[in-house]
Amino acid sequence: MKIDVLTLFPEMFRGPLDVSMVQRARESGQLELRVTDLRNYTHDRHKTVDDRPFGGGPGMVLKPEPIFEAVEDLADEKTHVILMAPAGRLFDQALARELLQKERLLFICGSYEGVDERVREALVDDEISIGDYVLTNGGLPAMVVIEAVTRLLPGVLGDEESAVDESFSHGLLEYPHYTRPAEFRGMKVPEILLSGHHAEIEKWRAEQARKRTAERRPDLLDKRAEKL
Ligand code: JCQ
Repeated sequence: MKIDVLTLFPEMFRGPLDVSMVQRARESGQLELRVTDLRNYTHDRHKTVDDRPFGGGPGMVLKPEPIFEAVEDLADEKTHVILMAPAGRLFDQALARELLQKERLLFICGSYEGVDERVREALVDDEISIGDYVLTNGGLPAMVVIEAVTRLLPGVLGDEESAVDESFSHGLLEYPHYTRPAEFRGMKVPEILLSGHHAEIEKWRAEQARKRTAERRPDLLDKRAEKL
């Protein structure tokens, strides 16, 4: 998969996407990632990317010209252009799987009060939010989406790590995990896990996952019911 990022803060991307699983995916050629500074597509001495909103009001708005020039330069017909913005579709595992089907992604990381609406009208295929909170720019949200999609690319994760995705794909929270020692500071591992009765252990885990999900995230149970 090829992923482009268009941002005012390319330095933000250095750490997180240069380590661990994403780095491995890049080295193995599964992921081709290119981070581009939006200011490269300005033509004035001050590298102006924003301006005051027509109609007045606080804050600044990202100008259309540099974004249009950048997207026209970086994207092709196959590119799925995504605007990271609080008004977007809420990101979840199902949306990660949907994005996995695309050959090329381009993330526009918004900032300030927002981007000129003509960017949405003419360039953007999809608008994604990672949750209902205020951030200053779309860099971190883009990295969250990139990490979630990259780990789904075939061959990126080992078998063991992939198995963990299975359990979340069931739409429930994880059951409680324990490792050695069997007793730690007086706290004992549930007897059933030491019993060797595999069928009983599976039953206990399913029960625990359901109970925990009902208590903490009843919305996930509803979502799951819709699919069954
Ligand atoms: C916040 N989920 C995603 C901030 C404007 C497109 O315009 C803007 C984008 C941002 C960045 O925030 C996010 C976000 N929650 O992208 C202001």
